[in-house]
Amino acid sequence: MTQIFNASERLLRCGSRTLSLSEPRLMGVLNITPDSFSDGGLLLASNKPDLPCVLNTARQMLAEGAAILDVGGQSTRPGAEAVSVDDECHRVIPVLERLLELDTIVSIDTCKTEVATQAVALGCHLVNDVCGLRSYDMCRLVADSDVAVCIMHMQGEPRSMQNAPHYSDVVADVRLFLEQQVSLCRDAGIGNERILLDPGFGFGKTTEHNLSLLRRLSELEIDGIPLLVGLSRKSTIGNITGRQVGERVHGSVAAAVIAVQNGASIVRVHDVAATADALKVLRAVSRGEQDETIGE
Ligand code: HH2
Repeated sequence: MTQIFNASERLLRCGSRTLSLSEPRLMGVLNITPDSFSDGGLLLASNKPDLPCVLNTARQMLAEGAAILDVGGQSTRPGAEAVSVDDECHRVIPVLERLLELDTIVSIDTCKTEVATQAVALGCHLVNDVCGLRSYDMCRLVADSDVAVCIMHMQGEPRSMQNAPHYSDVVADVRLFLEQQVSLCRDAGIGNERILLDPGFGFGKTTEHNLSLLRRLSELEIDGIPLLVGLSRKSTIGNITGRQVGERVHGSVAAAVIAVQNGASIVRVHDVAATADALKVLRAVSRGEQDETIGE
């Protein structure tokens, strides 16, 4: 088994906070949307964030082991409604203000530089950009601040990305894109200690593409930059198990464990407690194996 829990202290610098990645971390998903594919409508009432409910969910995720809370105000699923900058801000800004009072790392999940700018000004620690820093302004925003950024690969754009996605070799193509974005970051002055890379499961990818990426995840390692993986409850899990969105927890947990075994440092999940338990088992097995090696 590859060394998953290591003594070497790898750190992610994210604004006023630092996250140790010496063991795998969980990012809890909080979608303040009416139409997210799995938790749409749970945290939004009459197009306003249901703050007591958001805070309860956030506190529960932290108690269950999440190290990062990822807040999104627009669904990325194909066919999701377009949301204006103002509407997205009305959804996420009140939530971010409250979450930033908690002892955790707060991430804003957006492609819109205007939304990210307001979030960073509030003190948000991480910009989760599913558009992969393709916007010059988003790149400048990150470069001119001290926040971390998650650069995700997506083929096409959310509305049409699942219409016959095509690659010559999905792993090589995704790697090439991520390498280009890392080099862009280097030119812009964003150090590797502020970057996370994400293959973008389900973003312009078939189930087979997603399985290849998961199987060969270690090939996406670039300059030691940590990998973030989000497969939680996605249609790939549904296609494999035949389960509806609400019933995909077991499949999602299995995918998270495989992702960590294959090199992921952070997993983005809806079901924090279940994933945390599974990673504890993996940790116990992996630690035992390391102890045996040390004892030889
Ligand atoms: N997946 C989703 C949204 N943001 N960010 C990263 N870095 N990686 C992902 O895989 C990822 C992401 C889609 O999941 P979800 O937020 O649950 O759904 P929706 O986009 O419908 O709100």
